[in-house]
Amino acid sequence: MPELQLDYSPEVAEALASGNPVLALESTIIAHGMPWPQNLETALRVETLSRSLGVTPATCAVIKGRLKAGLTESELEYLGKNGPKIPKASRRDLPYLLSKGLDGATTVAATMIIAWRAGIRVFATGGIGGVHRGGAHTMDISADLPELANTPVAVVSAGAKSILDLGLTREYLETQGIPVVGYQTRHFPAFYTRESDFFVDYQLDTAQEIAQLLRSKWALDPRGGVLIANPIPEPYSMDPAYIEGIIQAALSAADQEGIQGKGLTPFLLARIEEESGGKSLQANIELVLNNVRLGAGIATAWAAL
Ligand code: PSU
Ligand code: MN
Repeated sequence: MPELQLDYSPEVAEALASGNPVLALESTIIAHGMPWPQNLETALRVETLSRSLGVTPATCAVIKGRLKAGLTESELEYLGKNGPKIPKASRRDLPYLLSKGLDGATTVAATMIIAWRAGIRVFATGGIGGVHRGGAHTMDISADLPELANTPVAVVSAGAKSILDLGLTREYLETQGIPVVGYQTRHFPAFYTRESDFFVDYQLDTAQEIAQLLRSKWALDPRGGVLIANPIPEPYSMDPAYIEGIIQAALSAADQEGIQGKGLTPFLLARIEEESGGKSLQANIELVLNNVRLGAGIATAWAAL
């Protein structure tokens, strides 16, 4: 087999070698999900929070044709400053970026791949991709979903934004056998809101129980991930009617401008942020921090098993 083009940051290498907990983090959220400079500030806050909980952060990306499990501060700044100029990298983009020595901001799917190849089993992010509205016709289904079906990493998210069709997304998760666990909730959260019209498969109330579910799952079959849904903290949750109005406007704009393919999700995210005057950005930052808290707890419980 050819050599895997993977580098560990020194702290991640050390933590993995000593069996200490490590938490994977993604980089599309930095380059495409939030504006400068809040993207860098958030990336740094997330890493600091993780370390303060005794868990080594491994922000993942592709830098000059190398998969990275753990970035330096200057690499984080580089991704944040260059933002959308950095190619968004999902599973299908990795071979090209690696063979050409290029950079990429990794989506949930690509971050899961790096985490798994690096030996990291727990990953915290904001929201995952899913089946887009109209997906039954367009077949626009995020590569995050098949990745969850195949790659053994637990992903902590605040659910999925209702830019997606949450009903079809839930159906896809069920078909692919991906357990959806609600942390202290029965509801499938919709990113900005703690509830949607949909439910999780199972409610678990502690990080230990979630780690035990991971152990049972991977003992049964080493393939496939778990989606852990962690609702946005109440004080930051948004009014459902308000956010739905903004999402509708963003969807119409995307339709009028003919946006499709990998550009659609970043376009919708940017529109929502502009239209809500930064209110959604604060919600986004707070839910990511909240997911890192839970992810760190699960990583710690996993390392202790
Ligand atoms: N949804 C969000 N915030 C994000 C993303 C999705 O609320 O930052 C990003 C994640 O990196 C996710 C990717 O993996 O978009 C999904 O893109 P697509 O729908 O093109 O697969
Ligand atoms: Mn898509």
